[in-house]
Amino acid sequence: QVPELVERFEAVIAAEQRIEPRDWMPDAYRATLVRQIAQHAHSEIIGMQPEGNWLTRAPSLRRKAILLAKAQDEAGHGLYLYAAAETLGVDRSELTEKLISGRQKYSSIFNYPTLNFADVGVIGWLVDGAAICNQVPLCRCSYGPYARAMVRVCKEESFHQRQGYELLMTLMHGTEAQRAMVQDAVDRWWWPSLMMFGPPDGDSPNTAQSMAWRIKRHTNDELRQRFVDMTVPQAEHLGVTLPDPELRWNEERGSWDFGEPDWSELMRVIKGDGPCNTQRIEVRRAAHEDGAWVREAAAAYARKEKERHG
Ligand code: FAQ
Repeated sequence: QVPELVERFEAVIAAEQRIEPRDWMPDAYRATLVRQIAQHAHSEIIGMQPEGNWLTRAPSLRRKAILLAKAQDEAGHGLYLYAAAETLGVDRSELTEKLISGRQKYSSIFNYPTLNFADVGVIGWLVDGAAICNQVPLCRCSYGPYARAMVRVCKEESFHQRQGYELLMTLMHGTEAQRAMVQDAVDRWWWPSLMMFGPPDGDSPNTAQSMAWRIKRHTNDELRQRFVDMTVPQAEHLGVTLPDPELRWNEERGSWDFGEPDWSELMRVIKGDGPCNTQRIEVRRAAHEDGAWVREAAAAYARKEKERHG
């Protein structure tokens, strides 16, 4: 390592400036970014499946159009993030290969099933809500292309969160059965949403280094607390009960106390043993294999164009 390069890297980080693709960076910094950005991109792509399950059965044309637009945004976020990862010298096809062979992760949350249409609203409200809490600070991440990608992604996630809340509000103003559907969905998604922020700080091997590099700006527990504080008043306004008997306002901290998620469940789901892991990867693999002819045709076209124009 050339000392001046290391010094410059550290000075850029300390001055809250951005590291750009052609700048020198430590190998471990690059590897951490590839790991996190790839996992994030995979989450967006796999994340289309749970909601996609309801596209053909949306209750109205309006709801169908909204859901279709949301899923398309997620595809866009995935591609945007793969492009950010590629600035670090990896290839999207290599990342996809790692995803479908189980060598790279995606968010645990997308391994849960969507059992009724209220799940679509709860994903928007809680899952996109958690994603926003986690991603707004990433707009200040030290790696330029990732930070800039997050600005646009967060704007779209805010819209997604609103549509989820609006859907749930509509159901809560409906029949008794519709209100029960919402409560059932909230009961199933609440704890998995808290797990999206990762293991507790004491069991998070990557946090300290990622914070020192200003890739992560807050710890997993800090963001989880922020999410709970933001969500409890929204639940009250909606008229649903969050399934946590330990939830209570702590005057001293000016925050909500809440119960301990089942961390063994998070570990199980991350390791591949959640309710839908096998199905999610199988669907992704089939889509990739079914698309092989498109990739071949595009490559053949590019080759011919090159031959024609030199
Ligand atoms: N699921 O040391 P840490 C969305 C892994 S939002 C699976 O704390 P780190 C939008 C972690 O990778 C969802 N794995 O790790 C949407 C590490 O394993 P590794 C995606 C998890 O990186 C909404 C190990 O455990 N958002 O898609 C999880 O410092 C609706 C130890 O953990 C992002 O990816 C988990 N929940 O912190 C789309 C945001 N938690 O890699 C469709 C960017 C931890 O060492 C519909 N990522 N692990 O083998 C991050 O902020 C961070 O990577 C964390 C984890 C906070 C997720």
